[in-house]
Amino acid sequence: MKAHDGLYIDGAWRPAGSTDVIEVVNPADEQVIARIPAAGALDVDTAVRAARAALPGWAATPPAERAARLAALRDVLVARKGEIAETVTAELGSPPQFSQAVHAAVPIAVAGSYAELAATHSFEERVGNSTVLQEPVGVVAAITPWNYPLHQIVAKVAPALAAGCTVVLKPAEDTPLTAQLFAEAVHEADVPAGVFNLVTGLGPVAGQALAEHPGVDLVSFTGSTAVGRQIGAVAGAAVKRVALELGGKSANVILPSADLAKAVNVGVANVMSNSGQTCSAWTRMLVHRDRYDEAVELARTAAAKYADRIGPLVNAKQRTRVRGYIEQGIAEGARLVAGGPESPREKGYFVSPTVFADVSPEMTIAQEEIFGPVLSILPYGDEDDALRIANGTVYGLAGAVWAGDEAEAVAFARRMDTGQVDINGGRFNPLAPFGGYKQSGVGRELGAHGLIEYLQTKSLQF
Ligand code: TXE
Repeated sequence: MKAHDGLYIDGAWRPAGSTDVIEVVNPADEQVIARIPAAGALDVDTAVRAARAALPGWAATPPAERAARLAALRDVLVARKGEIAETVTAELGSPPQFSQAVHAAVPIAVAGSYAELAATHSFEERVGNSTVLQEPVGVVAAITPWNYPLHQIVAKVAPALAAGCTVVLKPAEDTPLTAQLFAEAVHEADVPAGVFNLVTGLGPVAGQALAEHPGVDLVSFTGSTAVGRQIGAVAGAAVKRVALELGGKSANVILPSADLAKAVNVGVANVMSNSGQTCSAWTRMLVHRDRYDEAVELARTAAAKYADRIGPLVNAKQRTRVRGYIEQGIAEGARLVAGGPESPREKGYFVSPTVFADVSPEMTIAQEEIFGPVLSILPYGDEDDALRIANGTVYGLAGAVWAGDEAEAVAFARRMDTGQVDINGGRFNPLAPFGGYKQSGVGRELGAHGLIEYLQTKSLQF
């Protein structure tokens, strides 16, 4: 796999000061596919300085010109779509068709949406005797995970650039090649030097140095709740802005009037897609007691269809973690109806599509984020019971509601403590804000709400 042996700083690929290296592994066959630099604190400092130096010029660039650069970026991503999909497949292991349809296509849509928003957003308005200005926050540290390598990058970098901020990106160590490809695309789109910088490296080294750097004005982080807490504490102590997109344990609530077969099939597909490595995945399926047995059978059949199609988990650590949860589910008395903890293949970090029935709300597998292809099916008595279970975790990122009547599903969704709900299946909307209630995070990504995260307001009275 093609890889750069430097860091993209101030408009060029430069050798890292640190001699540490990250080995990039294909999780489908455990082969090393590339070696890339692991930046140290000094490299991070160089990148932040470049971003600071570029800030005044980019912040003063008219929004229409920033929009033009983002449109050019979108066009480069479109032109290189096949390469993006191949790179994600190589370092994340996702099936090629999914890489094309989701890993490449979704960030292209998001980049396009910010090209439009940069052009149309009103950065200045008159309110009574005041003019209210929306100005860029400054230098942004973007720290991203590996589960949707390009989407997670674009969901931060595109709105930051649209707002007039400059960026230092520290992508996940498991998927840095997609980040390198993104840096090439930014370069091809003629974004001025220093506006976007890439430091590949380890979380506790490069990531931590970046989050702590006094030259950073806003840290936007997506990843585990544990690291999110640390970053929140660092940002709080320095009184710098922070956006956190953390874990989830989303409920898929199937009301009695729903088309059960459709709701279960789409629900299983949602959990198995990307091998379950999706923060918004509907990992808890809530079914009325009267239709519970039927739903479990439908889910068992649906899960079996994924056995040959599912990709691996990203690395050995995640596989161990997911297997541990499956074993814990069995130990706590849930009924295993599909899959299990055994590895289905000799090579690669695969886990079988797994379904648990007779899961009660307090079990570990119904409370904690597993981040693998594991579905828990929980029975409920009436709507209030369903709502209590749906809202009964520390998370609140996403969810789904199914009913015969759309209005009935919407009424239920309004009572859920969660940031995004799909009604009768839903459909991805790059303009719909995404982010957490409760411990799922702080702040929103996508659409106008995602743009506002990177702006600060000033009012002038005259
Ligand atoms: O996450 P980490 P991991 C959840 C999911 C998964 C678990 C662990 O439950 O099982 O987290 O995944 C960087 N200072 N999600 O270990 O460590 C790291 O380099 C600064 C949910 O991969 O949080 C990477 O770039 N940065 C999720 C990013 O943080 C640090 C997506 C995420 O890695 C750092 C991924 C530090 N001290 C995992 N330590 C979602 N919300 O979508 C690590 N990093």
